Amino acid sequence: MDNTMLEHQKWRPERNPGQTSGRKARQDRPGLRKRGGGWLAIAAACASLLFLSPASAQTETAPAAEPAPATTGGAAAQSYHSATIFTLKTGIAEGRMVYIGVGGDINGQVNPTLMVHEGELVQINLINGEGAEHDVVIDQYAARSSIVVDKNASSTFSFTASKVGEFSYFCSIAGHREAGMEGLIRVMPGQREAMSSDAADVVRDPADLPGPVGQRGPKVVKVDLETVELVGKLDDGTTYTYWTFNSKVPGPFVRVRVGDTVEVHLKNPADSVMAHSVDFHAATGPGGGAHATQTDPGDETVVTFKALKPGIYVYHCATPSVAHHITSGMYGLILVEPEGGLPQVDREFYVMQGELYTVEPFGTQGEMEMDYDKLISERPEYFLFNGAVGSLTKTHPLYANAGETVRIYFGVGGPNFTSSFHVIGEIFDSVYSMGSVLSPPVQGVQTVTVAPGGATIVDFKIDRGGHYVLVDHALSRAERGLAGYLIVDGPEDDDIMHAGPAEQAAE
Ligand SMILES: [Cu+2]
Repeated sequence: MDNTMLEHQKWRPERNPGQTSGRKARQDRPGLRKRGGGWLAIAAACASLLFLSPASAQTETAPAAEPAPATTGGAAAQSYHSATIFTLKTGIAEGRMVYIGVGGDINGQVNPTLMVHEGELVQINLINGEGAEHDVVIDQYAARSSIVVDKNASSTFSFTASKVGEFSYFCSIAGHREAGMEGLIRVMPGQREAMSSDAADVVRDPADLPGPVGQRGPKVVKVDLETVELVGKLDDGTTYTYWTFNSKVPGPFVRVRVGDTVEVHLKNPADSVMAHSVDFHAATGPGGGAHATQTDPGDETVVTFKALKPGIYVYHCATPSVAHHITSGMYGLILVEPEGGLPQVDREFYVMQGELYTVEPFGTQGEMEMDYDKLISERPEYFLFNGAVGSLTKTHPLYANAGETVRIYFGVGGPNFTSSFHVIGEIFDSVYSMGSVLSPPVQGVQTVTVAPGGATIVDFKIDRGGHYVLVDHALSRAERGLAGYLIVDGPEDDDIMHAGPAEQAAE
């Protein structure tokens, strides 16, 4: 069941299209377009992941595990992103002759709406599913397939979607259109993901961190940070001007040992708009280094500090308005290992949480602007792991194998919201509370409170294969972008959990 979970989200229909009416699309800026149900798609995805996750398997697992193909109207949750190749199979649904989508975002949908963009080459494959004669015709493009005569016969045709609008496709065999063989092709203006195709992937892969420092004495460690301002992909079709350390959110994971001397070189490229700096919470001294590192565009500064206390610490930009710099992505973690290091684990991950305060409501397409009023009144639109919506679900999930021990270094850049960090379906074996590695870890913890400008380390052994979900258990935030997957390959041990009564596992 776990393996199908990700698939479900791709073609799960919108459940509550009416909810979009409560969110106003901004019409006053050209080029801004409200994504139809975009945020709902995420909400639906989150809902499905939450309710299909092993953690909630005790409630209604059976119907959720294999939802029936959608037979109601409404666009697929993420059909906006569907490929320009569509496969339709003829068939019968609810007593009518229909086309049924095959594969991709339209899989299983009856007479699916085909979403394409202006100028795209569209290819439609037609498969005969029951043996009567059929074809597909789109009058507005003078495009049609040849007739498929026998069961399993197929045909392919293509055309350029040069005209914007919503058009019918249908079967031209006498009576078939009336009998139900009709759907819509929606040709949207502008190029597909034109903005995000230019936009950089700013997501720091959660597996991107250096290994343990090992057995060595204290030394000088040089850290190179570059304050890069760049337009990055916040969501599909949505961009934001990020301010970063080294072009990713969070910045690089810095790893030293207690007693090391850390020499930080902060370089601000000449094409930056803003001055930037860095404050290391692992440092002792004025501004954590921020006083020495206020750096104008085109300049470079250096600050050196001694790593006196082991622990997991946040670093962040500390140039006014500091909240603006942090929300835009300027935060990261530094681990100061104790003498001898931390207990060894099989896999380590690096995840940070932050919020974005955009003028436009969550889910709007286009280029987002920072809203200073929302920032200072703490009204975020987005909650994010590693900088973007879908960062740890669609593009960079965490992967592990059953039986392995996993460690997550989890920090909150914020700037404002405390996280209630939780992994659905898991229990943390050890938590280095408040990021302290000098105190013994707390054992057996469900949810960890992590303050802005704070961090923690959680260790756990994965006993059972399946999908686990990283969340802030303030779960409304999952509706605004905050979720991640830990995908665990390996046996789904029925002794540990199984659907149904206990006796089923006895043999
Ligand atoms: Cu900055």
